[in-house]
Amino acid sequence: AKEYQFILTSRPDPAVGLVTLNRPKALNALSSPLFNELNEALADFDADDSIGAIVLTGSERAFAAGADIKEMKDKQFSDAYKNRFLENWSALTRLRKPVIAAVSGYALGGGCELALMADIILASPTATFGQPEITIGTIPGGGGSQRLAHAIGKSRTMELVLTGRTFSAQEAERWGVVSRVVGAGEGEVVKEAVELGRSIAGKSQIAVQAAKEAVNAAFEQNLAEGLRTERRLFHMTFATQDQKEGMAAFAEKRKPTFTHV
Ligand code: CO8
Repeated sequence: AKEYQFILTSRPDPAVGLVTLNRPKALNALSSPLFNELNEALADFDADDSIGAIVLTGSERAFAAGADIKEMKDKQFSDAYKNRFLENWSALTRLRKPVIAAVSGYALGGGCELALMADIILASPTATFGQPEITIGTIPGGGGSQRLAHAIGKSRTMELVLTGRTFSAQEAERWGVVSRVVGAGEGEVVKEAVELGRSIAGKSQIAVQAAKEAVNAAFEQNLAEGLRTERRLFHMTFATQDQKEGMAAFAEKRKPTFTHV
């Protein structure tokens, strides 16, 4: 495994890659160097055929308390614009493998946006989400205003983004921002996320990637286009051995062995 300064990588299961944000003194504030490391680790897992799902987490106290305010505070418009500040921070949304965010503690600003970029979010009861940028004279820059609006509607998003108030794990679950809140035990949310990753990794990787692409089409395309995308991807699966194996195994009352081809 590579040595990183601001993240840790491991494989809690042979088929699941885990990235842990590790800048404890700054509550995992997202700096450019941290993001460069994160993108590199995610790309490595994405390219590894033996990995079927990726889990992204922080610490018990903070998933991430936002973009690094100290790094940003003196930034000029010309520099931000010309150098496309934050543009490569959304690389994770272009991965093929599913990404599960396991959120404990603060997920604020860019931290909330980072979680929203994942495919699935699991939260521990301590998770605190929010887009507090308005309280420091700016606005969300990593997709918060858009992804939250898609997830929870206009009125709630406006209230959150215009006041900066945080929302709890329970609210996030009620509103459908997270798929579920797990038990309170230490490390529970990561354990559950890895278990979920293991379950996904046991499926055909091609089918999983096609399914992810189809669901994402619902957020990127209109209904007619999305339905067409889904139908084409569905038809495509009939060109794979995994579909033949999956359906043969069902007919023969046995477990399928997927080879990801
Ligand atoms: N940036 C830099 N340092 C931070 C950040 C941050 N976002 N958050 C916390 N820290 C540092 C603190 O400065 C402190 O450092 P030090 O010990 O050197 O003073 C240390 O972490 C511990 O923090 P606190 O002492 O403040 O801990 P508390 O428990 O008192 O408070 C809070 C915790 C409530 C989380 C508080 O730290 C806080 O409000 N943090 C800032 C939250 C925020 O405003 N986040 C939004 C930032 S703007 C943003 O994210 C823009 C998004 C850009 C797009 C990103 C795309 C992915």
